[in-house]
Amino acid sequence: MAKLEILEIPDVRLRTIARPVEAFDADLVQLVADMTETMYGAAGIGLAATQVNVHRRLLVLDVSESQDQPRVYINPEIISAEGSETCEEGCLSVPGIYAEVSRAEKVRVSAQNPDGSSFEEDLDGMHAICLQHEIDHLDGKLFVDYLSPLKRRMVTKKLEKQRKISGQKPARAVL
Ligand code: GNR
Ligand code: NI
Repeated sequence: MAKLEILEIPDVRLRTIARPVEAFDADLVQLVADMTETMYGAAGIGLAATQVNVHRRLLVLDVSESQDQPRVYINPEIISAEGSETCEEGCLSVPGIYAEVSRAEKVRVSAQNPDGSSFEEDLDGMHAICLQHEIDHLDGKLFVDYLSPLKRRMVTKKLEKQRKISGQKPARAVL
């Protein structure tokens, strides 16, 4: 297993649209293991392949309290969505920034397992929110894209400031 480097904004590679996973092989199993280790190592509840500079459609997440229920979604697609819910989001690729984002409250997702078998699932709560956040990464989108122009400027300013004092852990900013 290996921990992978997580890309951070404004890295343009985060804007890549990921292509479908086609090879359900040992390399894929290894990538899933490495992404899961990277997610837990960074104390995240989800991680999309895009964030580790792999531009294929897969993500891992674990929204359990005990952080011992990793889930894998390969070639995920939201096939239906209903309701709307607002949650304060953060992102490992946008360190130190937190803001309210509205997303569908319930989603039905189709996806594949690492062995290539297909499944469908109904998700709600944090599980639904995190899945939508991760699928956005696969489409080159970040949660800050949903913010007002004013709040986006605040994000840019804070990130510039952070970069000047690089090496320092970002202070928490809730926008
Ligand atoms: O760790 C994470 N927490 C989080 C909180 C609210 C909404 C979404 C997330 S996902 C994020 C990890 C991450 O950046 N995944 O892409
Ligand atoms: Ni993220």
